[in-house]
Amino acid sequence: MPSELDLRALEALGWGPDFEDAYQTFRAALSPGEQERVTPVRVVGVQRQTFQVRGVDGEQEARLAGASRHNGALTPAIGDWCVLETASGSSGRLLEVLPRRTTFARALGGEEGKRAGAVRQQVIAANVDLVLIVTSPDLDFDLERLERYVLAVQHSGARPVLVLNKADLHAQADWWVEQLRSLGPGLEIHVTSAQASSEQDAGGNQGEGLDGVRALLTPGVTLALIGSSGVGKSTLTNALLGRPAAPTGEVRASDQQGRHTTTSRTLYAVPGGGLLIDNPGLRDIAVWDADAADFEDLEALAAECRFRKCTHTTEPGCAVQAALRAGEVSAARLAAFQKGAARRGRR
Ligand SMILES: Nc1nc2c(ncn2[C@@H]2O[C@H](COP(=O)(O)OP(=O)(O)OP(=O)(O)O)[C@@H](O)[C@H]2O)c(=O)[nH]1
Ligand SMILES: [Mg+2]
Ligand SMILES: [Zn+2]
Repeated sequence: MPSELDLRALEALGWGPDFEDAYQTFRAALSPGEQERVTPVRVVGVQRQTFQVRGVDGEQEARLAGASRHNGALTPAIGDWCVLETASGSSGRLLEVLPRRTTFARALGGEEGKRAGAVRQQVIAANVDLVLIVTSPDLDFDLERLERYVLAVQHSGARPVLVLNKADLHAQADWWVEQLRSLGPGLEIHVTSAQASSEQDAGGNQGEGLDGVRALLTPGVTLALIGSSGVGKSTLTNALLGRPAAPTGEVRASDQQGRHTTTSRTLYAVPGGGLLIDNPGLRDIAVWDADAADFEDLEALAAECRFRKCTHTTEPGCAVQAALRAGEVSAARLAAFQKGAARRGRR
């Protein structure tokens, strides 16, 4: 059992009774020697093969245990709670991912999906309580896309919160806020200007609206930032942390698009409580949502089509049409799939 002090340190990182139960169950199945060597840690950084993890003993690097003792063991994502085994003289090994409280994932499409093989879903962040969907009052603003994000966040088990950043770009934020309100009556909306000193804003408007976001960061709460590249997720992160921890980058003048400055996911502990995950900008990739999940079989078939851009109508070598002819797929379901695909294709 962790000591009272250790427990409090873990709780500050988002630990709770559900994780404690799962951890104790896993630990009880280990040999007495192994039991001595394991501790719970949270994944705070993900590189290709290594994971930055944090527990009561601070931060360290860890790798996945080689021959996984569990079939279908999960790959840890940022925010996951894992069982870490430390042995003297070697780096830590992650033995297990504890069951997630929430899972925010996206569907992998196109080339990325093909590279990932059978894995059609990528977990963006785990055990997140609140997801800040960040947009800005410029070319990024797209209500349909924002609505898909809201649905995807709700689907994950987390609560979506909308943030209109770069409010300093316009004297009147009201019109944009009205638009955001149309996404749903119960949605919390924050209007912020995260940039510490902006040339456009000589009026000392810096840090506007940040207190409202800060109020969401109560001890143990995990908040993740999502949105297009360039909307100011890392700038917001730095403003909330009170230090320039995350690199930020200029947006292209021509189309106001960001340059994908943030390339990996990091979980930060916020002074005063709460945890914050800064994510890379979401590219034009379908967020894992109910639509996509419902058509998993058809998506798998579509991946077999001869042409990558197959419309599943008259193309030779179309696996979807073949399944239709074989009676494995109904015409109605195919029509619904194609309607969804057209919608998803616009992202
Ligand atoms: N005017 C204005 N500019 C901002 C504001 N917040 C961020 N910016 C600027 O927007 C640009 C992009 O900011 P980032 O924080 O790097 O954006 P990001 O969302 O993290 O982008 P990626 O990491 O590429 O996904 C930078 O030049 C910021 O200075 C704001 O409130 N107002
Ligand atoms: Mg960034
Ligand atoms: Zn086809």
